[in-house]
Amino acid sequence: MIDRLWTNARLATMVPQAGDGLGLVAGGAVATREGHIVYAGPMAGAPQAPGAEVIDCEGRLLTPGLVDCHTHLVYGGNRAREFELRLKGATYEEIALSGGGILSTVSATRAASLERLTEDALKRLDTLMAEGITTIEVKSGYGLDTATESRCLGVARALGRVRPVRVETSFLGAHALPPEAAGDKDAYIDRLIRETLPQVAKAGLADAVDAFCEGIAFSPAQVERLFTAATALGLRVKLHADQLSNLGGAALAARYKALSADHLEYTDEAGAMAMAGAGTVAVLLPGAYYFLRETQKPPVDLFRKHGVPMALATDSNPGSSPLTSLLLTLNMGATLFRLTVDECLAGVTRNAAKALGLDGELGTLEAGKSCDLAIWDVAEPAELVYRIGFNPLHTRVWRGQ
Ligand code: DI6
Ligand code: FE
Repeated sequence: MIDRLWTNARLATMVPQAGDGLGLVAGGAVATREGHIVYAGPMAGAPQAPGAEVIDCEGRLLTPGLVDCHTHLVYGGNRAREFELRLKGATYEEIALSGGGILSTVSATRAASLERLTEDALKRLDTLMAEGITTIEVKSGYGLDTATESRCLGVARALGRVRPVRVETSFLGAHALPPEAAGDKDAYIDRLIRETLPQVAKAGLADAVDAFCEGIAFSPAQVERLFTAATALGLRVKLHADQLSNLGGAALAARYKALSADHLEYTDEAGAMAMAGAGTVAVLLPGAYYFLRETQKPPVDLFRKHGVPMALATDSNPGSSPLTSLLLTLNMGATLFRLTVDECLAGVTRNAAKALGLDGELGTLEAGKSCDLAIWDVAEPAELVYRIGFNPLHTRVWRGQ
């Protein structure tokens, strides 16, 4: 029994075929049963669907629902004032070192009520969902104590209960050093390993563990200790790597079979090769590159050369990427990083799913996958990448609904 059948669509299945990374099917149909795709392909081959609801897409483009695989959606306050300081010449690192930056958001987050955190995050989530996002990753990292980290991850989980969207959570306790740690990064990592991580894992609040490996954050040795503990608890890891300098973060992530290494502006060839060997996805975040006015671009040619899958995400956060548009991110990926249209679209579907370890479940239009769809009022896939500040979403479908 088929529940619903979309016909007369131009499919971008995102299953690569010879000469076409988008897996285009003209005159296509998608059939769903109990939330999963049972057929995606030419209309002529579609199964009989007596009693099913039939939806005529009138030639529109139909893609997998979009996946935003790197966000920091849950936080208190904002950093508009710090933005003004940067306009007057202060750098991101200077602001962080003087106690602003991430730590100012930590204070605002600790002070915010559960309701306020949820309401603010929902506004951002709704904006993203209006562009066809059906799966989103949400990190903690603005609590930096066990109670607040757990609260933020709980808010992230709750988002997935009050909206039709899949939420994947990452524990980012190693995002910055909180003031009460009094400068002792090693002791803070020890506490994460001893207390926060086990509690978060036990409560089922984290699907993965992330860290910020950087001079202003944590050293490779500190990240390795955390990753060893995460791995022992059965959690996959991912890493903010090589964003502001090259500390060998990409290779470190690969050694721990990370799902993804993210940012990567300063990654070198050895890092790219290590990622290729480990199947680690390169998550590129052009919003942060743009907003911090970074000039070093991630080594896209090296990722291509070594076959590292590339994803694109908003990095939605108050400090380095106050961005809630994945469509604009596509345009930035093409314009700033010179990704092709095929690479951009793979970056928010198939490869973004892989960055979350969900490539077996979503990210392409294939039988057996979750029936998460975006139907667009455009004729050409390139239009999704080309426009700036225009949302052509016609219908969003999550799990067949
Ligand atoms: N890198 C980033 O760009 C964000 N976090 C990170 O590890 C910035 C977070 C912030 O400035 O609030
Ligand atoms: Fe980030």
